[in-house]
Amino acid sequence: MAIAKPEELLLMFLILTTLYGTSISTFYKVGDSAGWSIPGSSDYRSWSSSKTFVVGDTILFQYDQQLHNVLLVHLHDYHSCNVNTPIATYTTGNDSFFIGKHGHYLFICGIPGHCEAGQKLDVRVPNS
Ligand SMILES: *[C@@H]1O[C@H](CO)[C@@H](O)[C@H](O)[C@H]1NC(C)=O
Ligand SMILES: [Cu+2]
Repeated sequence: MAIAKPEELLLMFLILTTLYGTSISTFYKVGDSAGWSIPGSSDYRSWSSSKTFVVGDTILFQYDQQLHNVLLVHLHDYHSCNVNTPIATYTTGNDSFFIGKHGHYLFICGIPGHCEAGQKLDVRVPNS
């Protein structure tokens, strides 16, 4: 087989990095068209369990900022719906969260009663 020319190697490199980049990073809108709200017929458990999240993905929370917000919380606060000790708080109504490393990311809405009504999201990102 002939030795590839430098420009052919460059082209191969560009194709491979493009394919690699698009296959590993996905942009997810939480809740799809319903966005981030008190869940109706479908809950966020089924939404997240239908996805395979990987490092490099981004998840976007879209909601009416008069009605909701997003808290990144610890596991015990996720389970008890405690809104008082979040790790981070997002309030713009269009909040993107970049998954920079593997882990277990837990989100709840901080408005009283919403987490209890099911506005909570569990995103597991395995060590790849
Ligand atoms: C919401 O955020 C996404 C991702 O950052 C951006 O592409 C989109 O334009 C934003 N939408 C609005 C309405 O600001
Ligand atoms: Cu809410």
